[in-house]
Amino acid sequence: VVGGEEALPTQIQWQVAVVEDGQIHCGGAYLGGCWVLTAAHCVRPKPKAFQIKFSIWKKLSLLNTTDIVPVKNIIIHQDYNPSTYQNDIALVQLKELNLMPGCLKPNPAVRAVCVPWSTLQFQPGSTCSISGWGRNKVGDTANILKWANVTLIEDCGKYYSDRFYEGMECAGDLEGKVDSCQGDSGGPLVCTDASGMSYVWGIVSWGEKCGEVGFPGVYTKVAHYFEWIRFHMGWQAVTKF
Ligand code: 4AZ
Repeated sequence: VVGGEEALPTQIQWQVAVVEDGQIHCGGAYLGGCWVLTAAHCVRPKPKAFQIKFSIWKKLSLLNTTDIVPVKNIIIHQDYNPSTYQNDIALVQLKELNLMPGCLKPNPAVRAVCVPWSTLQFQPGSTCSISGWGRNKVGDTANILKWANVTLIEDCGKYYSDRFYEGMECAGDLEGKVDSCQGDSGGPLVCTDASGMSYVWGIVSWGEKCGEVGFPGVYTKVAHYFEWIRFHMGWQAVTKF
């Protein structure tokens, strides 16, 4: 994250780390139950190569192996296009261990974030927040989870013309000082409504540069994928019986 500030230890309760071969590779958002949402470009269809780490605040706590959950299945959007970043969305299904029904032990530091339904709207200009361990302005990654406020931006085609597709959302900062960056990918852009409900409005996906005027961050627009998410989460639930 460029700009913003360090999070408090249990501030961003839905933030997870996607761990690949023992390293934090990306962020993700906990949807509850056995489900994590991340970017398609963060994963491969190889569940054994990945783990999900919960309630991580300092990266060094990776060495402490509690709250690391194995992965059962990785569902990458069927129309994900790695060269255009279209449909950059994936669901990670956690492995339900015998001793851990529901995949996760009860943990007051972990909370699910809501999936926005298709017709939910947050207006351009809304303030939402991003979080991650990715690069800062100098290019260093963070040891302590960072977060920042960004503004939803209308009509991103004017910044990225034909590279901006339906199913993408833009957010940033008018002064270009705040942005997601490399390493934040897969992490959530969260918007909170007037009643205090928080929704994973976006998934950190791509952008030209980080934190520069005229180059907002591009996010997968989660509401656009509501039916896809429901289909895959619902299907898995149904096949258990
Ligand atoms: C990246 O390389 C990346 N400024 C992620 C987000 C942004 C740029 C690059 C948005 O993963």
